[in-house]
Amino acid sequence: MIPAGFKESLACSSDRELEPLIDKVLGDRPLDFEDGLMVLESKNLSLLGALADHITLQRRGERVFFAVNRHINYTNICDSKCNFCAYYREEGDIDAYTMSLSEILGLADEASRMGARELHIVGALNPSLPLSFFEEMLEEIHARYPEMGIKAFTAVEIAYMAEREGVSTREVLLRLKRAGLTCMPGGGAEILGERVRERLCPEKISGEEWLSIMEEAHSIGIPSNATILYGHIETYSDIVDHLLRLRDLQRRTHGFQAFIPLSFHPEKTGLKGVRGSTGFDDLKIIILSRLIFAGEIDNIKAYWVTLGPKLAGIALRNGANDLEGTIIEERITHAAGARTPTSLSKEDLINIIRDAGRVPVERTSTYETVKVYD
Ligand code: V47
Repeated sequence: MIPAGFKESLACSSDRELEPLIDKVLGDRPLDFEDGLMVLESKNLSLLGALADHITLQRRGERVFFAVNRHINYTNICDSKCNFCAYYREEGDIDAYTMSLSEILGLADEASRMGARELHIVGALNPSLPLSFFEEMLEEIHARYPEMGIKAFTAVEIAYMAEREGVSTREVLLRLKRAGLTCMPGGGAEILGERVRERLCPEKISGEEWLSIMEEAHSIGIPSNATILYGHIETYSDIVDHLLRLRDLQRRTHGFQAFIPLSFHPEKTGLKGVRGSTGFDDLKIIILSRLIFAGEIDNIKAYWVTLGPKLAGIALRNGANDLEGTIIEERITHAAGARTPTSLSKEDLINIIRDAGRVPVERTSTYETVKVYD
């Protein structure tokens, strides 16, 4: 239902150029490539933000999700050496590390005692870790904390495990699912288009391979998220193309639970002369994501680690309906100079959501409600 006078009030912030786009969005018609470019080129953030918020309320209501969770980065030793990454190390570097299974279980235990319902486990492409290490990790966590959702391993890690083990990516996914994997995070997507990917991460799987592993995961009942890494060398066309490719896959599988825009942090990375995004860019990407995914990918995350908690709160009135989680220990973006906190408490997240006038809902990894804080 479009509230009476809504369209007229949008038109008051006057932008004749955007009128066909507003009609399309309010008429439930999907945006195309040109529409996406128009959103990114527009400076009318208040109008577009109101439109995105309207769609969010219509599709998802007043509730905003968060998870009590812990991120665990089990190793930083990586064969991929992506130019945008400040987190990876080489074997033998003084600050290279690989956690033992007992260290990982210690962190899981701490999280469980804090009431966490989700572990987010990702690492790097470390040649010394066999598939059996990951299977044992999942089995042990699942046996000890059956209520804990395990969101683990990007499509890039799955491809690497398959290559090292000499088996198909489908077999890796099936074995990890059997061992206790709940869902997969959306990392490693970066920008799916090859031109940018060749400069950002030439050693990484292609955008097509990333999509195909996600399709495989969805087809065997492993839901996942999707991300975009923006604010570096990409163009507006690369961003819109990325979102449309994800939407195409979602139409086939319905397996993406959430989309997370990640703003690039340049410090200590191999991308020289890149400044990163502005707050204006950050909100525009949140808005664009909601307008393009509308009812197709349900949840848009305002990732407070890259946005900062203040802008993340504002994003909750501009198309986002999820704040990620407590995290406890963020390493990847902080290695690249993020000045944001590495952890927020459950109370912090609840306050940010309430301050935006929305209803905080603690969720599981697969978006079941744990508790509504109304
Ligand atoms: O894949 C790497 C990005 C991702 C930098 O699925 C950087 O729920 C900014 O994917 N500046 C990992 N970003 C984080 C991630 C994620 C986070 C929260 C929730 C979920 C989810 C997924 O971080 C990497 C890469 O795209 N990244 N380096 C950097 N310098």
